[in-house]
Amino acid sequence: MKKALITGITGQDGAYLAKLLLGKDYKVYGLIRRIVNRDFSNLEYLGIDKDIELVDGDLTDEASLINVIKTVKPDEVYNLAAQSFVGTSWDQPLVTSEINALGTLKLLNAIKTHWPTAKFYQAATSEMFGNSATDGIQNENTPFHPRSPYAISKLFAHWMTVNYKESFGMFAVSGILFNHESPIRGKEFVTRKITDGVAKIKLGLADEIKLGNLDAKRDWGFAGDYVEAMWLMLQQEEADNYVICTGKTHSIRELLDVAFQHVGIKDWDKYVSIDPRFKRPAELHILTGKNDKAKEKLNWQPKVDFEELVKMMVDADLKRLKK
Ligand code: NAP
Ligand code: G4F
Repeated sequence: MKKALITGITGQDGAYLAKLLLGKDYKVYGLIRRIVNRDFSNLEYLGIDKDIELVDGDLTDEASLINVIKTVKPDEVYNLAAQSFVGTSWDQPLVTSEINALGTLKLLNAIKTHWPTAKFYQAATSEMFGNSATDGIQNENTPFHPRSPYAISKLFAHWMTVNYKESFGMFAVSGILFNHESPIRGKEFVTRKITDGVAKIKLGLADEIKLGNLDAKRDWGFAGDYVEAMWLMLQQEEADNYVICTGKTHSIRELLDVAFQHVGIKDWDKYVSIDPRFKRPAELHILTGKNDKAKEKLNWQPKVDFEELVKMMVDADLKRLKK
């Protein structure tokens, strides 16, 4: 039985990846840090909360990571833990860097020193590209120009992953994933904020959604599809980096169109207001990925499209709120 260690097990991707790996007969270990109000709702939502072996550790604490690596002796390590909210990274740049940048380095070092045969996956991000692509389309060769402390921290972790592969021969890959969402996406991210808000408006529980920049465009996919690409990257002969995306981009206005129309509301203007608090000091205007390499080498492609994704999320929020 293969053993996988997932950091970020309580997050969106950690839960979907754990479900995928359990279905492939892995023994799944999830790294859990000490926080006051522990929340296993994502694992519960997917019905796998009893199936994970929890191990104590924090990405900022190297001793705990060494201990976990020595105890678990994993075949595969998926480093999904992060301060993952871009907006917060301007308010808390040091915490963001401690976790995302130095935390990744500590984990790489623990593996290199104590269990170097483990294959390593790093959760990199399309945020690393910034606005650098003049045609707005990004692939593995697009230059990086990070536009937030979050993106900078992730770029450090990305290059460290590449460096540990090149310097020490570790099987270390960096998956450059574009935005991916699901019914268990955190409510601070714009997709879930909108689907939750639309469901509340439909049920008479709210009358407004406050948003920032409605003109931003993202290449949104379904998290359940994207975790499969993570696993595939670690099953290849050679460690390599891949862009994972749908190749289609949509604005926040289009997201609002689909979500409101799904509950029978055509004119959403009166329910949406602009609040400058949700605008960012530096914006990333448009992300559209090109997934040719993943299609060709991993035989991967997304299954859920944008409209299906938004409707799935609205339906899940309606169901949850009705309960
Ligand atoms: P998420 O829902 O925000 O989950 C983050 C996870 O990290 C949580 O389980 C959290 O645990 C854990 N964590 C945070 N700080 C930690 C620390 N110091 N030590 C141990 N665990 C810690 O994120 P996600 O959407 O699943 O994303 C997964 C990864 O992919 C992240 O690294 C993110 O930056 C990256 N990524 C995401 C996307 C996307 O669109 N979703 C795209 C590209 C890259 P607690 O429960 O303790 O808070
Ligand atoms: O949903 P968002 O907060 O996601 P963002 O910033 O693109 O980051 C997500 O995807 C990255 C991959 O590209 C990940 F690395 C990262 O961890 C995270 O998962 O914002 C999307 C867009 C932005 O342009 C933002 O300015 O929506 C815009 N927006 C407009 N109003 C808003 C709001 N975003 C949020 N969160 N809240 C608003 O009210």
